[in-house]
Amino acid sequence: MEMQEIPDVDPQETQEWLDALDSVIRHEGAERAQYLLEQLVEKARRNGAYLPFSATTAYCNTILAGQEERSPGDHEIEDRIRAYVRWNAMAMVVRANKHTNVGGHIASFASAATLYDVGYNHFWRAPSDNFGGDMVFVQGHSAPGVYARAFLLGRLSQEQMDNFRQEVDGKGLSSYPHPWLMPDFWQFPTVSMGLGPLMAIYQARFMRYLRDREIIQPRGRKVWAFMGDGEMDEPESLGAISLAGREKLDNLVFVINCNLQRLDGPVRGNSKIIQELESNFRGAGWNVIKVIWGGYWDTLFARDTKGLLMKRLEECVDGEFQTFKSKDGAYVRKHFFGKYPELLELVSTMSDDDIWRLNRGGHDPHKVYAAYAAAMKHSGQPTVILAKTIKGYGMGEAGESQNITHQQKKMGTSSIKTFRDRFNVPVPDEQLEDVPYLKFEEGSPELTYMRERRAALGGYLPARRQKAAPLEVPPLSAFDALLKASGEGREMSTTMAFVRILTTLVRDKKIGKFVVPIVPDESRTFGMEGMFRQLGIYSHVGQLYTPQDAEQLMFYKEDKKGQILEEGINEAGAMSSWIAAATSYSTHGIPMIPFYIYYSMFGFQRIGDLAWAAGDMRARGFLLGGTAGRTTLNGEGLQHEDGHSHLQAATIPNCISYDPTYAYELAVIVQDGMRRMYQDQEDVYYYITVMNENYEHPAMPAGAEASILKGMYLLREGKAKKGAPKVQLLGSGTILREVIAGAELLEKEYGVSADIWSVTSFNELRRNGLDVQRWNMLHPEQPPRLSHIEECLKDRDGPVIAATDYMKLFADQVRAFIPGRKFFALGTDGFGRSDTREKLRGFFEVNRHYVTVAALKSLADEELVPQSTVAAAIVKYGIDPEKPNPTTV
Ligand SMILES: Cc1ncc(C[n+]2csc(CCOP(=O)(O)OP(=O)(O)O)c2C)c(N)n1
Ligand SMILES: [Mg+2]
Repeated sequence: MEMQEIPDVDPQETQEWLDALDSVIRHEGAERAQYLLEQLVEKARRNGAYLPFSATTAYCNTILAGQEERSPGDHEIEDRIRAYVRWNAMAMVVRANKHTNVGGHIASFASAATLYDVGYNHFWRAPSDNFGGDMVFVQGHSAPGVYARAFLLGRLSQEQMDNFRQEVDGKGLSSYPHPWLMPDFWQFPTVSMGLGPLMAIYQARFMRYLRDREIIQPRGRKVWAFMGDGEMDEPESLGAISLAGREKLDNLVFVINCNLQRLDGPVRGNSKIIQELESNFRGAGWNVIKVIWGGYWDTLFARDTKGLLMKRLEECVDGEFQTFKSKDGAYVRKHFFGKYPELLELVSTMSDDDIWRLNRGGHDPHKVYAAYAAAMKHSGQPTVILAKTIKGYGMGEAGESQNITHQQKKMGTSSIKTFRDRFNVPVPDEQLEDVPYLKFEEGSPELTYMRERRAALGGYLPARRQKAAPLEVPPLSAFDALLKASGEGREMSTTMAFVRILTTLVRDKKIGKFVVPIVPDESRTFGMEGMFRQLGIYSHVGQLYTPQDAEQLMFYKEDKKGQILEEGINEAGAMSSWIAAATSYSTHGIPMIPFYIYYSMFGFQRIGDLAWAAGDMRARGFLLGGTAGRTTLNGEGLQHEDGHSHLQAATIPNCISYDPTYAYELAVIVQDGMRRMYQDQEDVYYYITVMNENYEHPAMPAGAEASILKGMYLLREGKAKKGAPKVQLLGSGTILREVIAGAELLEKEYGVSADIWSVTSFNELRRNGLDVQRWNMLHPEQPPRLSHIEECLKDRDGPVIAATDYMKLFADQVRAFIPGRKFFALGTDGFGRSDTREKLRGFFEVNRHYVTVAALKSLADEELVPQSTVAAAIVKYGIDPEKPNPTTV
């Protein structure tokens, strides 16, 4: 039964209990009252009462008026600073949209200004020589407010401000936080809703991991993450809060700006977003601090002895709260207080203006300060601050609390005038049209104050470290065993080769401890369970139980100093851990070397937006798409068999991707990746597919390293007699082996000489090809350059046939760089399905027979063999020409 449904059968008894409680609160404090209540509830439960946990508290501030820690700041100066920041944030958007249509947001920062200001003035510490600094995730579309403050501090010029959202000609400012575009300023890209909260949780956890492994010192650093209330509807926003609660990440603070609106309208018009979020977070083990009402309400609450005001606040839904703030004091008097005569009486001495001044918690710097101070001190839990604000605060008729406000990027002169008057900033009437930026003069108390506050907190924010001390990367010879032939009958998969590489790396004296293996509950799939014992699985509390397999050599070992991040079935979380590790060079000044290995189908396809953000963040690390290939992962069927992750990898400009076949290729690629990312500190990351098919691995051809890295090298020269027709066969991943078998058929059965090329990266070949093509276009009078693929094929005759375990488009992307001859791409378009590798390769038409037929057909089209030879081969290999196209079945 819900509380409201239980009738009060004895009001006098009720009152006695309430009075008793009142007296405890008054004489012994709230904490004692809480203790007594918990004892009572516990006792009742033990005696059989059904009292489920209620995760929500009353619709009032968590910190009572008398218990707020007071800000030591100069409030008048801070008010003026905030007014200038507000004005400049509005001005930069309005000015940018006077002559362009580049857009921008005013209303969101207008609601959040106080939340940021208090943080910058009093809480967020910049990195310095002996302190790593706090990490602040700024809400993406509140960026103008952050620029506005940086401008006041002289960190940004007026020219930059005027180039808000106009980046192409340089000296512009990004629409949203983008480390790629402003690499010394922004740390975390946040504007894709939901990614900020998720990544922040894993940054906090990774900070804890580094501390537990004694790689960084415990210094009380915090991760602060700002987000909108609408943003909380993204599954990513709430998806990892239980992890933060479970792991007691008290280095994490969420600030949710509850302005009750999102883009189109109310977030929870029919209920209350703050109450809903409170129960979600409390249920997940967080410390919840609600900052709902500003100081002007305190006296009213004090006089609300019967709890009627509280009742009225409880019964109002967010849709009404929004409407109130789009009207005026008279409306609020009539429609809010007017519901009960006692409440009208409560405000009878207040003017309409007084009523209008009753502020919301998120706009009251004292309440915000108190909440932040409490969050800083709280230990044993992450904290979420739920701050109630007004969207478009100060915009008046141009948008305050209006449904259209999110996209309001222009303001008429009269609205600008209202804004000026509301925040009392010195802009003369005749200049209003211009919306000039405001600055504090050199030597003014405000500028001095701003600088002093930041100096006391270690320096300016946001700020991003671009380089760390380089690592000493092991030479290729460290992987010597993999560069040699595996030996007659000694088969292995590239996944096994990868595990060997990883094992070598974690044992390396110089860099071993910086390696971070990450898996989402798939270690056994990849044969990595041996590492459990050797490296340990990270757990902040160690291992509190005897593992079931304790007797075994490779038991499941959890350890406070564990090196492996075993993320459970959580690709988004694992990717966020990878991002935290891959950006550690910047956020901690310590380059970490993450290897995240996962089912390739659940990579880019599943967490593509995080992979995009990782590119923006200049992440450095390795992603390993395991059990890759549409036909190589046999048996698992349609959902698991990946034939497109490489195409998705190609969409990320700084993601370097490879589809190697042999152990030595993998070793060369990983070693060079380490050199590029950790020695030379290039801002790239790697995606490498590894497979689970076992086969023998040859020795590395002498001098192949450079071409392996460029994406293609000659594996074997055609052997057929002089004058024989020639073909060039290209293959990658496991399908290279079908290509090799096809070459043998062509030579033995058709007298065709086939050169075999191992293509380690069609993606890199294309990038290089496009780059060269572009250069040639722009340098018409200079000798044309050749791309790597052109260089490889220029002296080699015959049509080109390329085959991979991915969609045809993957190999087809190099077609433009094979001019003047036949090019045929084989690939695995269509939905995967379960069967053996052999059957699947026949079905998808990528096996040796199809390689042979495609080669013969290309030769026939050039009249080098008769078409009848192709027809005969089709019959010979038992291929049904009327077989449906695999994409259609
Ligand atoms: C994944 C994603 N979907 C949609 C958007 C577009 N978008 C930007 S802001 C916004 C509304 C945000 O509302 P809220 O989180 O409440 O923030 P507020 O502006 O109210 O502070 C939307 C839909 C986006 N940036 N990312
Ligand atoms: Mg909102």
